[in-house]
Amino acid sequence: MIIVLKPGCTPEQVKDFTNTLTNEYSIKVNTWVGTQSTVLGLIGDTSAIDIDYISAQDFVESVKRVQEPYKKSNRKFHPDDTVITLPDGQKIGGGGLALIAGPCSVESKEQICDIARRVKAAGAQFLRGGAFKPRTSPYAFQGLKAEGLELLKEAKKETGLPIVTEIMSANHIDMFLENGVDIIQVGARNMQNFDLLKELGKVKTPILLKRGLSSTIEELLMSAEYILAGGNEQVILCERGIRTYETYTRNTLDISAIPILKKLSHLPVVVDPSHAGGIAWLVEPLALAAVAAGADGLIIEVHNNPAKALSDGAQSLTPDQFDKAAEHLRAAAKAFGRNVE
Ligand SMILES: [Mn+2]
Repeated sequence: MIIVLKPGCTPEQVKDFTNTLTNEYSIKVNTWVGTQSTVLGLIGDTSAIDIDYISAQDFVESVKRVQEPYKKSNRKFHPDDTVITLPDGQKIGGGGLALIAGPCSVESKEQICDIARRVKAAGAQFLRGGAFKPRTSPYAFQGLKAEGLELLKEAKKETGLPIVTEIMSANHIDMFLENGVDIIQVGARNMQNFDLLKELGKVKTPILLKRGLSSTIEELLMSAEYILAGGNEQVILCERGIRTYETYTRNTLDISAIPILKKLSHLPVVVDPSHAGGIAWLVEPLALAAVAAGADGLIIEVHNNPAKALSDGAQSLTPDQFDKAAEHLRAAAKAFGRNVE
């Protein structure tokens, strides 16, 4: 961090400020006294220093970070890729292609078990399904809640597929763990629910963290930092489209976020082409683009009767469509040198 002090700053002010910084943080301060102004170079872990506090000092002209404010998710301090490995051996990261598939919402035992069987047969290694649904309208279907988790457990018992499902409140963490949820999803709308992120930092279950619809890449990494800083090192980042002026698609899939996240961070990156495009026929091309850009996995909505789905039917693939998409995605991943069968 570089701090430029205003001209006219007295040597006492510089000394007092430097002492305050070195006493409060484990850093060193290098001071350069120029003819016009004094520049301080802070060396060490500056991630805990509040840049606004520095700027608020009346003798400070400007302040600039030269290092990213996220540390635990930063590849600089952790050059090797993080690979999430579940107890049954399924992996996210490490050169393969993880396919997470299933309905937007869990609707009934028949529905979730039928879809689970079909996506497994198509090669998906994980089952997704929403039990707690964050809907834009309070009048829309809100999910089967606890019953939905029970039904996911049944589908897992039947197919062996690990479960990925979204949490909306820290009050539900125990319920998720008791029901054997394998990967807890934090949805786009909760990406900056910091109290929830802190609580998820205390569990050992992997967390799939979706990017907020208007969040920057750095904000996503700072949210991951909340979970990592709490002690849970198993975080999967998810690009799911951001809001732009384009209205043809539900969101705009930010393809560039994939290589950028892979460069800045060691965490695996999964892409959600379903919520990005919002239209079933767009899912496969967006997913193929994500594979080409280096995504470690895809989370795709599949419904056995999209026309009757209680949520997100328009963007859901039928099991037959998913069969084809999975085949094409595996072929593409192989062509890009990925480790898939
Ligand atoms: Mn959905």
